[in-house]
Amino acid sequence: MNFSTLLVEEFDGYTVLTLNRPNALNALNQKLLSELKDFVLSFKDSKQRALIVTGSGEKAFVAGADIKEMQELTPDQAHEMSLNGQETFQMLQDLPQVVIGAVNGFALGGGFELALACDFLIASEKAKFGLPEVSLGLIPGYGGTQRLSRVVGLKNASYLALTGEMIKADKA
Ligand code: DAK
Repeated sequence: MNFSTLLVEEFDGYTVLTLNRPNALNALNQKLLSELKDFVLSFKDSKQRALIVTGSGEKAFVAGADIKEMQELTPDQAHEMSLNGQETFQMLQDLPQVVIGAVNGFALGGGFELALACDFLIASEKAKFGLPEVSLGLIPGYGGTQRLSRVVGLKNASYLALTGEMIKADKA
């Protein structure tokens, strides 16, 4: 399969999937989400036993949903984008293979939510996690409220979602 926003590298038993929009800090636009869905669908039936998900460039895992693109959406398109993202992250979580998030920088908003859909995370010292949606008048709409509260408890999840504070890898 040919992707314009993903790099796929196959190794013996595992695949490395790099989200590849470094100029936008790998923000999730509709193209990336749709390619991610196609990739997950095909990977499900592959013989590989593990998937490593990471971001391209020096700075970011994924800096969230693509804010520039989101601003232009009609309500119907926004609805479709929401469902598409939720479905894709659920499909990633449901993969029979082990999914490891290699968080190499900013994991913000939808990027943090994507990380939370992995089985476990390995963060570099540069990793930063946060849910800045509150500062944009949004909620974390790709399942983050539910997944994060299951991982860190309701109070910690509420704190991150309601303050938008960004935390470093060691604290996370
Ligand atoms: N979208 C689009 N472009 C982005 C981006 C993003 N999220 N984040 C960064 N970029 C772009 C920047 O615009 C810049 O592009 P140019 O100006 O060079 O063209 C380039 O990436 C480099 O970024 P910076 O120059 O800003 O880099 P810095 O190191 O100075 O700052 C930063 C890094 C991560 C602190 C900063 O870029 C930043 O604050 N980015 C925005 C983070 C953010 O707010 N992310 C969105 C979170 S909201 C829902 C479903 C989903 C969601 C909501 C609802 N429903 C179902 C209801 C999800 C929402 C979100 O994810």
